[in-house]
Amino acid sequence: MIDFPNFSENSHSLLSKFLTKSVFEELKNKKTTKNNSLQQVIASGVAHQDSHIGVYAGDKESYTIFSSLFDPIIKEYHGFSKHQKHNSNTDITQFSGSNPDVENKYIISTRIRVARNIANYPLGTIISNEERKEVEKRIVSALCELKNELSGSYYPLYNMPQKTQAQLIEDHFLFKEGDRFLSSAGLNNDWPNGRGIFHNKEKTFLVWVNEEDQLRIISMQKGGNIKEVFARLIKAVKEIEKVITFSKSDRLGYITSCPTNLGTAMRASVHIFLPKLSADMKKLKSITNHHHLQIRGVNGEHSESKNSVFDISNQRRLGVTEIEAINDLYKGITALIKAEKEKI
Ligand code: ADP
Ligand code: DAR
Repeated sequence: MIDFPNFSENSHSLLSKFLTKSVFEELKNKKTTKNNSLQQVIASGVAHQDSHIGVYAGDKESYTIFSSLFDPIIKEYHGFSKHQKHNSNTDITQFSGSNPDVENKYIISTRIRVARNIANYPLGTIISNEERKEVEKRIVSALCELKNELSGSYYPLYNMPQKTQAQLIEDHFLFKEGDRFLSSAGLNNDWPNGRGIFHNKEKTFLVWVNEEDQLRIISMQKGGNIKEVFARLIKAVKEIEKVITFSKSDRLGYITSCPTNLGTAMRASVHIFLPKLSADMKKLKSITNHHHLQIRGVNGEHSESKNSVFDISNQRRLGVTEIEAINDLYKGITALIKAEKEKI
């Protein structure tokens, strides 16, 4: 039996804001067909009072069964109401931008990733060890069919030399281990079984297998050619989708473990060098806020910016199309570079 969580007064998570006593009473005994529970959904946010969100879905059905909790969180984070429907648009001819830094003075690298999960399987928080290995097998089989620029090899984490793993993480290619939020949600269960990375020779196309989501499909390269990076990603997603059916909802778009990634499940980011603006964070943040952009550190989530280099990416993933999200990024980065040039 689950008790109403005791949130500390300095917990500012969306979980603590929207899990009212009445919502708790309504949901505490509910289960999905795949046996996900409220206790599992809120485990991370209860264990870590410094969570921003605090919840993870265990399957697609969780977003329906526990909608009294998920819907207000989704509304608050994405501005997306329960009456709205997500639309997708990956038609690159509708992206008017290309490279906001043709002089190659500011943007160090561009990375665009989408999260995907395989239809009809549990998500990572409640999947069994056997099911996770089955998911890995199906994904790797699909990836090994890819041709030309997308062809590559799969490297299971299980027997990866520590030095290789550390170098891939340091070079921004591989996910970190031991995220406490993911661990408490159950997403690191049976680690490192079923986890690994696929990449082509140039490491411009990569796929993380069974981290926070079952697939993180990534396109990345040096410089700021957003259009080229996006084109490679969409080509890869379409090729994989010929073989694997992704979990998707008419209302919420692509289904992900964390509600912050629903919809496009896309994060399009640049690592950008802004030495003058880094001394005027008020100005920098006014521009990123205006263009619906998020600032992360250079080693990904929960890391710090270093040496005036920032990870800047689209904040909105749900209720916007993929084209709108990369336009947010393109226009925001153009504005940041303009402001950096104007700074005395
Ligand atoms: P995700 O993007 O999958 O949500 P993170 O924010 O943790 O995950 O980033 C994962 C890794 O990708 C980190 O090592 C991060 O430094 C790297 N990364 C993100 N954006 C870029 C970029 N534009 N160029 C190079 N590396 C990047
Ligand atoms: N740290 C968790 C997750 C927030 C969103 N990031 C993801 N899904 N990687 C939190 O609730 O703050």
